[in-house]
Amino acid sequence: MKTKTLLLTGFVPFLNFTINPTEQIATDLDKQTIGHYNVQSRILPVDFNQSATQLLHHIEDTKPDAIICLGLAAGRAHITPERIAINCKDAGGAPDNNGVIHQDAPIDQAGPAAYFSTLPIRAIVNHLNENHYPAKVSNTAGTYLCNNVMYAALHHIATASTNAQPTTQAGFIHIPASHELATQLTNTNTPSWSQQDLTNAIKLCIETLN
Ligand code: PCA
Repeated sequence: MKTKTLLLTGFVPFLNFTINPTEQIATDLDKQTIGHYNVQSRILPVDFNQSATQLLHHIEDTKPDAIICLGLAAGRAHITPERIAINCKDAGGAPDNNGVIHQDAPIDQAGPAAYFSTLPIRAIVNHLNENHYPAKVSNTAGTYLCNNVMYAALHHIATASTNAQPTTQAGFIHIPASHELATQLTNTNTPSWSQQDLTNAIKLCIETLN
């Protein structure tokens, strides 16, 4: 079978997080062949004006058959594929890396209220759990940059431009903190995983893609 292309994105550090483990995962898996896919990794800024624009550029550039965007959700203990992205920017006062704060703002004025992930989120959770990695479906990607890029990718595919085929599977997976990050946080209750386990878990997610 022909090898397909997976666009895998991570984010740079943001807010008080000095490390973003998604950056390392994306870097480690770049150019690897996993399951049916050759991985093309890109790192996104945490920037309301730039993140989605750069992601759409990477989609045009790599012409992926599938897109997995990764984000850090410090405080979560599970790998959490997101079910839905909503048309809203409002991070409860949290600024992006440029100091931009949004409240009650649409991502796309003319866009629909929400998009469901088109990744096989139930199969991903089952495959992770079978391999003894804690995982569950999340019903909110929040209203910060992660939700923003997930919405942007799915809207781009739905309104099908030249290179994003309507068949492109796309969605978002949040991950817990790494041990390295957790040891730097003042909240000593933050659950954490080893960087190696985080990377292995994302490999398993990719394996579930058709
Ligand atoms: N997590 C943030 C943005 C960047 C990241 O890794 C989020 O959950 O929105």
